Order: sequence, then C-alpha cells, then structure tokens
Amino acid sequence: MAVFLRLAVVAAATAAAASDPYAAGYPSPWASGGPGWDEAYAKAKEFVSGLTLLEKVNLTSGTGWQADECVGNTGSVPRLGFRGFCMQDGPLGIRFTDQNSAFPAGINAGATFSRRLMRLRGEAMGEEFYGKGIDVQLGPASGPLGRVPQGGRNWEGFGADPYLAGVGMAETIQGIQSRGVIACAKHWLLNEQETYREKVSVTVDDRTMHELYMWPFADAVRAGVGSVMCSYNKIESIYACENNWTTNYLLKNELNFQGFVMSDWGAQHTKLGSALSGLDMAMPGDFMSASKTYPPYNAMWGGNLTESVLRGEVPQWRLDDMVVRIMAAYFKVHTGKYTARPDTNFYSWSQNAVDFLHKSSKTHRQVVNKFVNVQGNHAALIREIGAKSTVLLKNTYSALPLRRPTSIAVFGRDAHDDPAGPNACPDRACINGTVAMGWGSGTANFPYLIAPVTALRARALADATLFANISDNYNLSAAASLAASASAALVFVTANSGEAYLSVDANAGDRNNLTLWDNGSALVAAVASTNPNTIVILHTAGPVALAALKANPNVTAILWAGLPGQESGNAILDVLYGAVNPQAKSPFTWAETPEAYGATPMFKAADPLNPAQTFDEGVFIDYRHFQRSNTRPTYEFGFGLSYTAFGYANLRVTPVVDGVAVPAAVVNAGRTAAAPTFGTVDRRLEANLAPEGFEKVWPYVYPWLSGRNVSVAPAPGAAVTAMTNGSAQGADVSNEGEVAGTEVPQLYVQLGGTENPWGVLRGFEDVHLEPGETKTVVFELTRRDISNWNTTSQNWEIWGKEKFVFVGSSSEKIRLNATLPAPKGLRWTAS
Ligand SMILES: *[C@@H]1O[C@H](CO)[C@@H](O)[C@H](O)[C@H]1NC(C)=O
Ligand SMILES: *[C@@H]1O[C@H](CO)[C@@H](O)[C@H](O)[C@H]1NC(C)=O
Ligand SMILES: *[C@@H]1O[C@H](CO)[C@@H](O)[C@H](O)[C@H]1NC(C)=O
Ligand SMILES: *[C@@H]1O[C@H](CO)[C@@H](O)[C@H](O)[C@H]1NC(C)=O
Ligand SMILES: *[C@@H]1O[C@H](CO)[C@@H](O)[C@H](O)[C@H]1NC(C)=O
Ligand SMILES: *[C@@H]1O[C@H](CO)[C@@H](O)[C@H](O)[C@H]1NC(C)=O
Ligand SMILES: *[C@@H]1O[C@H](CO)[C@@H](O)[C@H](O)[C@H]1NC(C)=O
Ligand SMILES: *[C@@H]1O[C@H](CO)[C@@H](O)[C@H](O)[C@H]1NC(C)=O
Ligand SMILES: *[C@@H]1O[C@H](CO)[C@@H](O)[C@H](O)[C@H]1NC(C)=O
Ligand SMILES: *[C@@H]1O[C@H](CO)[C@@H](O)[C@H](O)[C@H]1NC(C)=O
Ligand SMILES: *[C@@H]1O[C@H](CO)[C@@H](O)[C@H](O)[C@H]1NC(C)=O
Ligand SMILES: CC(=O)N[C@H]1CO[C@H](CO)[C@@H](O)[C@@H]1O
Repeated sequence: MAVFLRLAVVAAATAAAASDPYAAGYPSPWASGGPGWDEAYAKAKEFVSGLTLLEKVNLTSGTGWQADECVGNTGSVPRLGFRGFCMQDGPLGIRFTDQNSAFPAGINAGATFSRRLMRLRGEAMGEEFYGKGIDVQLGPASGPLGRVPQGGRNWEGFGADPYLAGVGMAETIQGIQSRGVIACAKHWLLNEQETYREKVSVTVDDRTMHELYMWPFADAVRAGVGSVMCSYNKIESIYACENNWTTNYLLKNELNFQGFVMSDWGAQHTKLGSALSGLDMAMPGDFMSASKTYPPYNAMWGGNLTESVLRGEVPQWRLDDMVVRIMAAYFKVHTGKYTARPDTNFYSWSQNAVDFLHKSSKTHRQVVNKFVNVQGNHAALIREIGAKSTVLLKNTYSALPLRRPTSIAVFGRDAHDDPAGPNACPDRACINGTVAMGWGSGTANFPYLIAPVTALRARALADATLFANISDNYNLSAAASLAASASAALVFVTANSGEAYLSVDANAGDRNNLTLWDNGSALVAAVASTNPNTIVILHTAGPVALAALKANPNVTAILWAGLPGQESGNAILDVLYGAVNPQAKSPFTWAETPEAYGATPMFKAADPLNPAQTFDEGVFIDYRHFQRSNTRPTYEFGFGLSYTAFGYANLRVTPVVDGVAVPAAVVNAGRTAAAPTFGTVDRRLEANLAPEGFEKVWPYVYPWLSGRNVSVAPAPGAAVTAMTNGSAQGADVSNEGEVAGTEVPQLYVQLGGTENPWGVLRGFEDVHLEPGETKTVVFELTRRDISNWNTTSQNWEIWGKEKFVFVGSSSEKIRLNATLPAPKGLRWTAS
C-alpha cells in the first residue's frame, strides 16, 4: 500500500502593522458583523433597539447560582415573551440530567485525528442540548491545552498540540452550532492547571501566546463560535475576566470575535473592570466565594449594572454591545430547521418531576423535569468513536486481534461495573468501577455504561471461549493464579484526573504522579508473571509511565482507550476482536516522569496567596520539548499502530498561487466614529425600580435598582463614548476535505532556527484504504501554518529560514521529507 502526497502551499507577501498591544486594550471593540455574522448582527441590532435598559441588563446578568433550571441562566424579557438564556455543562454531553448520552471525552475525539468523527460528535451533542432546551453548550475546551501531563482537565480538550486542538475546536463548534445551539470555547486563557487555578497569575511571552495557547481559539473564532468563556486564573496579575489585553485586544480586536464573552462560574471579580474589559455575560450572576459558602450572593451586575449605566460609568454603547453580541450568537444558530427553541425541560438540581424552580430561594414549586429522551441513535456513533479513538501502542507476536481464544481472563476493577451504579459518585469523582470519563463539571450522567467485562463475557459465550474475571486489584495471588490458565489475560487499569473542587485519592484535580492508580502496576506485573499473553488496556486521562510494560515480553499488547463514554465495553471489544482496525493516534506524548516533559506545574507556590507562574518553556511543550532535548519518550505524540501496514511514497510540493495576506491585527491610528448605541435609555429613577407589588424572591438577581436611594446622577469622570477602535479579520485557515479511513498521515513543518521546534503539526488526514489501494492525500498549508508570530510587528510573518516538510505516521516516524519552496519574494537562508 502506498499513500501519495502532494503539498499545496498558499503563501503571500507579508503585511506588517505596527502597534503596541498594551496600549490598545481600550475601549472594548464593539461588534460589527462580518463574514458569517452579518445577518445575525442585523437581527440582533434590531432586537436590541427595541429593549429597555432593564431588559438589556437582564440578558447580560445571571440570575444566581441555583436560581433557575440550568447551571447558569440569565434574566428574560417577559414583555416580548423571550425567555432568558440557559447555559449548561459540558464538553462531552449534558450534565445533571437524564436520558442524555455520555459521549467520549474531548481527548478521545482528538485521538481519532478524524475531522469527520469530530464533526459528527459535535452534531450529535448539539442535537441533545437543543432537545433539552439549552441555549449554550459549555464546550468545547482547548484550555488547558496540555502544557503539563498532570493537568486535571486536559482530557476535556483534544490533545497537547495547538493545530490538533484547533481542528477539534472548529469541527466540534460547527457541529454543535449547526443544531441550533451556541457553543462556548473555553477556558480563555492560560488555564493550564487546577492547582491554584483561582489565584495563579500566569505570564507567557507574546509569541508563545499566539503560536500555542491562542491558536486553537483563533480556529474557534474562525469557525464562528458564538461564545467564549474567560477563565479563573490571572494573566500577568489581572484576572482573565477583567483583562483588557486578553479580552478586548487579543480576542475581540485581533481575532475579531463577534460573539459574547461569559465568565467562568464566579470568575468575575469587579463590576466595572469586567464590563469595560469586554465581559458580556456574568455567570452564574452572583458571587461564589472560594470557600463555597453561600450566601453572600453579592451580584456585581443585575441592578448594579443598571445603576452604573445610568451613572455613565459603563457607557450605554458597551451595554448595547454586550446584548448585541449575545443576541447575534442567538440568531446565528437559530436558522433553518432550528429557528424555534424548545422550552427548557430538565432541572439541574434534582431528578424529581416537581421541585423548586428557584432552588436558591426555595420557591415556585412546579414541574421542573419532563424527562425528555434526547439520545437519538447516538449510541452507534459513541461506539464508533470509542473504537476509533483507541490507540494501539504495542502489539507483539500478533497478539491482537483476538481470534477465538480458548480461554480469556479479565482483570481489574477498571473492567467492571461500579457496584453502586455508573453515576454513584458526584460528578464521577471516584474510580469504583470502569473509568469512562474524568471528574468535575465536564461530566454527564451515564444513561448506562457498558463495562468491558459485560461485552467480553457476551462475546466469549458466543465464541465458546472459556471466560473468567476478577475485579479485585489487590489480591495478586488470585490474579496470578487465574492468569496462569488463560490463553489471553486482559488487564484493565486506570489513572484519572478532574476538576479542582473534588479530590480523588488525594489528587485535587491535577494528578500527583504519572503512575497507574489502584495498584495497577502491581496487578499487571502479577498477571504477566504467569501469563505470556498479557494484554493491557488503559483507561487513563492522560499519559502514564509505560516503560516497564513496554519492556515486559509477557505484555504482548498495550491499548490506550482513554475516556470512551457510555459504550466503553463495546468499543474496546470491537478493537480487541478486529471489527475495527485501530486507527487512532496518541494526542500526547508518553514519558516516564513529569520532569521529562520539561514544563513544570506549580503544586507549591512560594507565595500561596499570590502564586505566580511563568511558562518559561515557551512553545516547547509535549513532543516539541522531547525533540529539542533529544530525549526519546516511551511513545511519541501522533503514534499509533494498526493491524495492517502502510507505505508512503512520492511526496510532491506545489506552490499555489499567492493568496492575499491579511494582517493579523490592524490598529487604527486615528479615531473611529463613535460606538453605536441601540434604543433609548429611560433615565428616570421610577422607570428603573421594580414595579409596584412585584414580589422579589431572595437572593434572585434582578435588573432593577436596589431602591429609591440610588443616585443616578452621572459619576465624575465617567467613560466617554468616542474612542479609537480597530478590528480586522484574522488570516483564513483552510479546512482540508473529508476522507474517511484508517491511516492518519501527519504533516510536520520545520520552520527553521533554534527558536522553532524541530517540527510542528500542520496537517493530518484519516485515509481509508482497502488492501492494495493507493490514495493521494493533499495537505493545504495556509500562510499562518508556515509563519511565526512577530512580536514587534504583531503579525504572522514567514521568516526567511529554510523550511522543510515531513510526512509520517507519528511525530517521530517520518517517512518522507522535502524542502518547502520559498514563496514569491522570499529567499530562504540556511537554518
Ligand atoms: C428580568 O428577568 C426576570 C427573570 O426572568 C424577570 O422576572 C423580570 O421580569 C425581568 N425584568 C424585566 C424588566 O424584564
Ligand atoms: C490593561 O491591560 C494592560 C496589559 O495587561 C495592563 O497593563 C493594564 O493595567 C490594564 N488596565 C486595567 C485598567 O486593568
Ligand atoms: C449590588 O451590589 C451590592 C454590593 O455588592 C449587593 O449587596 C447587591 O445585592 C447588589 N445588587 C443587586 C441588584 O444584585
Ligand atoms: C467508592 O468506593 C469506596 C471504597 O471502595 C467507598 O468507600 C465509597 O463509598 C464508594 N463511593 C460510592 C459513591 O459508592
Ligand atoms: C466478574 O464479573 C461480574 C460482573 O460481570 C462480577 O459480578 C463479579 O464479581 C466478577 N467476579 C470477580 C471474582 O470479581
Ligand atoms: C484472594 O483470593 C483467593 C482465591 O479466591 C482467596 O482464597 C483469598 O482469600 C483471597 N485473599 C484475600 C486477601 O482476599
Ligand atoms: C500515584 O497516585 C495514585 C493515585 O493517587 C496512587 O494510587 C499511586 O500509589 C501513586 N503512585 C506513587 C508511586 O506514589
Ligand atoms: C512470563 O511468563 C512466564 C510464564 O509463562 C514466566 O515464567 C515468566 O517469569 C514471565 N516473565 C515475566 C517477565 O514476568
Ligand atoms: C436613604 O438616604 C438617606 C439620606 O442619605 C438616609 O438617611 C436613609 O437611611 C437612606 N435609606 C435607606 C433605606 O437606605
Ligand atoms: C519583526 O518585525 C520587525 C518590524 O517590522 C522587523 O524589523 C523584524 O525584522 C521582524 N523579525 C523577524 C524575525 O522577521
Ligand atoms: C529526507 O529523506 C531522505 C531520503 O529521501 C533522507 O536521506 C534524509 O535523511 C531525510 N532527511 C530528514 C531530515 O529526515
Ligand atoms: C504499589 C502498591 O500499592 N502495591 C500494593 C498492591 O497490592 C498488594 C496486595 O494488597 C500490596 O501488597 C502492594 O503493596
């Protein structure tokens, strides 16, 4: 077999624009439409023009923690029969409800390296969120990106490479939004660890910011994402949700984001600072103290934002812009078949049919759960993705696929059901049964969970294979003794991670180490001590130390199944028995110690009240670090075996006609026209008080002024409306076409010079090949793909260093290479 490759290079001359990013953080750029947004923007403008001040404030302000049905709700516009927005976790399915699907985690979607499967997963999730009456799905995630392997929430994203994560973001977002639901790209920005996440101040150089951490978000914006969530951490001492540089300048100006920014839950710290720095929606609307004791419930927006607008501290145009952005995202996804939106028909805070609508107030008992089944036929897709995201790391003596073995024995708690049921532990924070997702807010209830032992036993029965199993990880003599008699011994082991508010085995979100949990290494060693055909299956949230297993001749096969979701057992069955030929590639590098990764998390801050961290390693995370330091990992990024072999030949590189270069950011030297305002503001005190007789429930957040004593006189030095502003489109990124298949040729580009990694991923395609079949794979490179970020000119520029392209089956198994011809007007200098 052979895969022929042709490279097409889109290149263009460089256009530079001088600017100072730090001076350009104000004012907050106002939405203006643009490609993919014009129609939605026009509808939003019209809608917002008809709203009162209070109604506008209502749509920006959360009603409070547990105040309504969803994990976050905004106020509504009863006058127009427009209900408020419902925001619901998370990136792999709907949290806190029933009869929903539990999809494979983001890290598994990344491991497929398949645009098709990423898109289908997004569509299926979007259908489920739509069916429950949810407006915003709180996902996908590409922050954390995976700077450190212990990162507790790495599994919610697509892998430790910005290009892979960017493709995952774009496909997932387009899938979700095609089904009438707004996606939310999170967490913006530099939220790379759970430890200290609500305090840590992160510093990163501007080039790394662009080439690594912003990259997937840039792809999310280009895919038309409707919302972005700002994160808990600080960036250079300023909280992400009050940060004029990251939100106003980078996201809304440079990336030209037209949707809205919402806070992570409790990540808003100021009323004015957040509003002027580009926050558009406060979630959940009241103050969540770090100690998790409620109340105080001090809302920063709601009535307090109304007051600030009346006093001129927040200009009307800024409030109007918040609402236009929110409504533009709404109109953008509500088109065609999805014009209407179903009522919210579930309840996050209990599974009762009847309960308090306002749990925070314990009022308004009514029917809250309607138990709508939204699963459709998604189980088949979940099984397919589960199998096609399973990475075959080792396969010796043709151990796999299994061919009707005489007897199999299955070991490990991770192969078995949690005796208390798959949802027994709150937000999945335990390892009491097979692990099929991490823990925290990025989880969903399982509708059911097929444990590996269930699927394997059924298959053994059908094949007349003798079957036995042991779930105890600590009775090593029993394991060794059963293993001795089996023709294949299948050991299931785990290492999990999650979100900081829950700890499992003293792992407070981030993992404390890279070893297997639950006595996993000892269990594998015990089984392998008596069985020369030991097959190890890993359900881990990220890399674990595998050198001992790799070196053990009795361990004939190793598979990483990741966090596969509800069809776990069926998916691994398909791979083990060859119904699916493994095609996945590892979305991160596997090494033996955390130190080997060259990037250090901060578990113990010198100053625990003001922890600060600099990402000194720059762009050299994961495989880029291993290549630079010339150390071999156990298994590299992009690695994954198949039951067949592939040939690569005939690499051709073809420059494509120069495209037009679009500067990354254009900063206006002069003044723009004043920001637009929509509708009028009734400034009278009476107009902004709750209507006579309105019964407020405490502590629900309302848009009305808190009382007659509020002064609505203009505040001294209040913000002015006409300021400089500039925005421009980022350079385009082309999506490659869809090719289904089983090998994933990967394209790495060497940009040249010591400041660049040996190679960076810039293309991949899953190609299905019948035996003997040859297909040509075309990768298209964009200008950004062969550029570096110039921190002086604030632009993507093709540096003059000689560049190479490498094509291979992983970041190390390079099969073909070629030099990249210099685009017109450039001449390469040697690296
Ligand atoms: C704001 O939203 C709340 C909750 O939906 C609603 O009760 C209230 O009437 C709204 N206020 C206005 C002025 O529309
Ligand atoms: C705006 O951002 C810049 C760059 O981070 C920072 O120096 C400045 O203090 C910020 N301004 C405010 C008011 O936060
Ligand atoms: C406004 O802020 C004050 C002080 O933080 C708080 O007590 C009050 O509840 C807020 N008002 C509203 C309407 O949320
Ligand atoms: C999980 O298992 C541990 C020990 O095996 C037990 O103490 C705990 O109660 C279990 N958790 C749940 C929610 O079943
Ligand atoms: C074997 O698996 C079944 C579930 O399929 C479980 O009930 C049983 O406890 C397991 N046996 C042992 C010895 O762990
Ligand atoms: C280990 O398993 C064997 C065989 O099932 C049993 O006899 C023994 O009691 C077990 N030991 C422990 C400590 O559970
Ligand atoms: C690593 O952490 C896991 C989970 O807490 C624990 O079970 C294991 O013993 C730890 N490994 C080492 C070598 O301490
Ligand atoms: C491999 O298995 C055989 C039994 O088949 C055993 O004698 C040998 O010690 C095992 N080797 C290792 C490294 O566990
Ligand atoms: C309203 O303001 C007046 C004068 O400042 C003050 O005496 C009074 O206590 C205030 N009333 C309330 C309800 O805050
Ligand atoms: C970056 O841009 C500046 C200003 O345009 C230019 O002088 C410099 O040569 C550029 N750096 C590189 C490495 O191209
Ligand atoms: C490029 O490929 C040639 C064989 O075609 C090989 O000799 C050379 O070492 C390769 N270069 C690199 C950097 O991989
Ligand atoms: C590393 C580890 O915890 N190993 C334990 C595995 O289980 C056996 C039997 O309970 C213990 O003896 C080991 O210490």
